[in-house]
Order: sequence, then C-alpha cells, then structure tokens
Amino acid sequence: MRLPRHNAAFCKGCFNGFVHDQTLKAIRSQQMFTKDDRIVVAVSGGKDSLALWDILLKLGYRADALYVNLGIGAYSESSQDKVLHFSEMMAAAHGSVLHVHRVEREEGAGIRELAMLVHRPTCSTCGTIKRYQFNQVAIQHDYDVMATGHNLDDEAARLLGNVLHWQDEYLEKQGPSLPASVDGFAKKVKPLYRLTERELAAYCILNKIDYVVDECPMAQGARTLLYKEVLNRLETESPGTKQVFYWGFLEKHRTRVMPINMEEKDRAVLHPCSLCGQPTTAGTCSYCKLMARAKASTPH
Ligand code: Q46
Ligand code: ZN
Repeated sequence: MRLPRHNAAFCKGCFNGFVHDQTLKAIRSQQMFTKDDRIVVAVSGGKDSLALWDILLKLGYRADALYVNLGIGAYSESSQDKVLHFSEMMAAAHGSVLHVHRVEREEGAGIRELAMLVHRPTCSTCGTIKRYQFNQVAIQHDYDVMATGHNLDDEAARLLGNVLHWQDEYLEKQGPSLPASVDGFAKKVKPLYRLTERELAAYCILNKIDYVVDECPMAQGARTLLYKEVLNRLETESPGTKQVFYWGFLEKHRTRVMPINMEEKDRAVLHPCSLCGQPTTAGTCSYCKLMARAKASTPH
C-alpha cells in the first residue's frame, strides 16, 4: 500500500500498525477517552464506522455500537445486514453490544416520509433524528463518549465548505473532540480524523470487514461530494494537501481560547426540553418539534 502523503509504502502488518497508531495518536492528542471509558460508536454499515469499531476493539477499548435504520429501502436493509454480520463475527467475541434503532418502528415512518410530512430536506430531518437518538442512547446507557467514523476527507471537505462560506459559527465548533457541554449531552469524538477514505477502505479489505459500498442514495449531489472531488484533485497534484489543510486548522484552533468560551456559551443557553428533557436552546427541542409536526401532518 503506497501512501504518498507520508512518502512511504507498507505491507499488510505494517499498514495495520500505521492505522492503529494514527488512531491512538488522535485519541491521545485530543484527549478523547481512556481505557476506562465506555464508548458508543455510531455505525452505518459503511467502511469508516465499521473500521472504527474494529480498531477500537483491537486496541482494547470498551466500544459498543448503535445502528440507526433509516428505512431507506434496500440501502438500509443491506447496511443493517453488514452491521449485524460484523457484530456477530467480530464484536460479539469482544463482549461488545450492538444497539439497533429502527426509524420506521420508533418514529412511525421512514426518513423520506417523515421529511415529506414536515416539509424539510431529507438530510436535515435525518440529522435531527440521528443526533437525538445517538445522544439518547449515550445518556440512557451511561456511555462516556460517542464516537463517529468521520475521516480526514470528511473533515477537510467540511472545513472547505465552512471556509468558502465563512461560516464562523461552524468553524468555531469544528473539531475532532466536542466536550459534553452540559448534563444530558454526550461528549462526541472523531478518532479517524488522521486517516483518509482510501486508507480506511484498504484497512477494511485487508481485515476482511464486509461493508456497504454504496453511499446513501440521499447523498447524491451533496456539496460535500464536490468539495471532496476538488480536494482529491489537489491531493493528486500535491500529496499531503488535505492533512496540511485540516491539521493546520486544528493547530491554529488549539491556540485560541474558543473551545472553553464555547462551552461556557453553551452552558448559558441550554436547558432541558419541556417534553423529553434533552438539552435545547428553545422550550421544546428540535426532535420533539419535528415529531409533533409529523404527527399533525399524518393523514388519519
Ligand atoms: S444525512 Fe442524508 Fe446522510 Fe441521512 S439521509 Fe442519507 S445522506 S444518511 S450522512
Ligand atoms: Zn425534546
């Protein structure tokens, strides 16, 4: 496996060592969690999240997982199959638990139907529901931290989007470790931010992790895909561009006092939702509002 950005090439054993080292470096340098913490990994059936679950278990961390079935036809069924297969073959041997949440069963309709009922884009409806469910499982089952499989490509593309539109508020909050700002909000971390999509796909293939290759059908045409293409083009011409861009941002970010101020700002404005108790800036949280609107629009 050639890694031009590190000016190196690895055999299978050394490549696995490289992936594990990069993950450990991320966990330790950002103080994400320790061996005593209980972690819940957000798995989708894709390469990144399954690789993350695998890596954390092999490194000896206490990692369970949550899969949210969005009810998007064949895509959701095949991604759930991959998650169940990994859980039975690998995670169970480590005593790791998989939680499954089915949107159709719990929220009464699939993500596309819910989005139509509330007249909102599917991805924003999906984001609200996933954030809510992950946070709820983390709190209910007493997990210390929630981990997602976002990789270097995801984070660099997101940074590019935020910079292009000068979205200061998002730039302030972008980072691989978001503290639990108030009681009722789980700490969120991204331990794969030092690894690229290509490296994680290779890790899955080398370690026989079967993952769903197709992107979610709703992602087609998303801006992020365009930003990834542009960054890949730059990376081909000049290896290391993505890491210089994103890691450089983190380095500059670290030297500012922003994260502490953000935490204080969040503490000041968040309080429990009047219906479900999860933290919100309004009287009722966005999940409860969304579900109330969906219910009101459902034909009787
Ligand atoms: S938001 Fe949109 Fe993704 Fe949800 S509906 Fe699919 S593409 S999965 S990260
Ligand atoms: Zn609520």
